[in-house]
Amino acid sequence: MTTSHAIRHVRVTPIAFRDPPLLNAAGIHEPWALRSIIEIETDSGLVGINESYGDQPMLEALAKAAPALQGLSPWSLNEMETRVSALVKPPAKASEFLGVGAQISLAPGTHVSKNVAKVVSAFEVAMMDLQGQLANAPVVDLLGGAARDRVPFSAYLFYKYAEHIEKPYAPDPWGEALTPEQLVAQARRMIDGYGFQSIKLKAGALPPAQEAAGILALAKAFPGKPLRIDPNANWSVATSLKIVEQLRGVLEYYEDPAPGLDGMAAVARECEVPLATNMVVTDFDEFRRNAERGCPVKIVLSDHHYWGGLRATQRLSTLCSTFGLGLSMHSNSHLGISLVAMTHLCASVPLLNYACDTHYPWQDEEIVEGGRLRFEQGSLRVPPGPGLGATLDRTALARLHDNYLHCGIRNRDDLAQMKKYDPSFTGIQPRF
Ligand code: GKR
Ligand code: MG
Repeated sequence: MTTSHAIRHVRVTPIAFRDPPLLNAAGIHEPWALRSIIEIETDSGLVGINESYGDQPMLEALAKAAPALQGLSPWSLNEMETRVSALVKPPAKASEFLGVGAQISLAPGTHVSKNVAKVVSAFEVAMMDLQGQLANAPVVDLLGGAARDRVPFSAYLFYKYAEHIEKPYAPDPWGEALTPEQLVAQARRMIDGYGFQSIKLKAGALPPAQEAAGILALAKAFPGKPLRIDPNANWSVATSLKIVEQLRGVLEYYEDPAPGLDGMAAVARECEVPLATNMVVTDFDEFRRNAERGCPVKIVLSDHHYWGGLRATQRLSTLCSTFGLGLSMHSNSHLGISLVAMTHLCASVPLLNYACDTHYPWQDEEIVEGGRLRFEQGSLRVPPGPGLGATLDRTALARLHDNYLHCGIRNRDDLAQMKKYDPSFTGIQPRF
């Protein structure tokens, strides 16, 4: 008798976990970040897992696409993509297409126009977890094998308040960070805890001169550590050029200073520091537009969650090599399944020129058995074991799902959250 490994069931569980009051161009993080946990089960009882976005439109897209997997082999990724594309259509109305508020471009993962790519990615990773279990091989081997044995990440600093305005739980241990001294203390704590070898500052929140002073303080406190600044397009071209001049000789790359490809191209014309983005090259069509302009953006910060998955990001890597561009990874608030998937991917990509972003230090929960993942000198090793090498902690899943049911948040909205602190805040960009 042969055992059938055909897919019989897809389960999507929305979860919510604590997220600190982190400031950004769109406003401020809400007390709870949303994710979805995807489980794909076969007739034979195997379960492949994954983590993705948890906002309402994404949950609806996942629910719409789930029946497409019924009866499919976990190896049939191309067929899965065809079926998902047929079921999940891009929204027809422009208003729907534009999504929620100003943060659509800041967090491309929340953009409904990317629903097909996001759902394909959500299913692909869980199916590859199944493939790995069937072949007794880690996902990195299914992606062609490891190009490196550990994946480097950077310290991702944020300006922040000490506590959420609603005080929904005890304040986080990081404290306030609004001055250069507080920022350096935050960096020290993060580097001591994780061993990161490079530093990224999320900017676009305070007046630019203060943020430049923050970078200069970091340069002094951590000589030799590569530094990046990311104002999420909240600076005009003139401001971007003024600030990069003040930071001469200090930056490894300059991430999304000014809005749109036009703004980035105008900055690139006058600036020697390479420009990086997770805002203007967010899919293959935008990659082509950047190439047609002579590549003003030199480093693409990919994210398998919205680029269409692990294999799509490998294709992106080939394109980046062809066009002489650099590649690294973008991040949003996430837990360990996303981090493990990213680690398999990044271990398999020969072209990975920079340490990847991760929000992981800002979270204090975990959804995988064994608890929080351990970094060694700022890097993660690919976990041993078949597939993703991660097992769902069902007690944690139940607790975080309960958070979701009670937190009252269904779509990320940093702008509305900031209005609670400052009713006059408009979120209009560029602000500076
Ligand atoms: O979490 O506030 C945030 C970030 O600003 C995030 O939304 C961005 O998508 O980390 C991201 C970035 O690098 O632009
Ligand atoms: Mg960015």
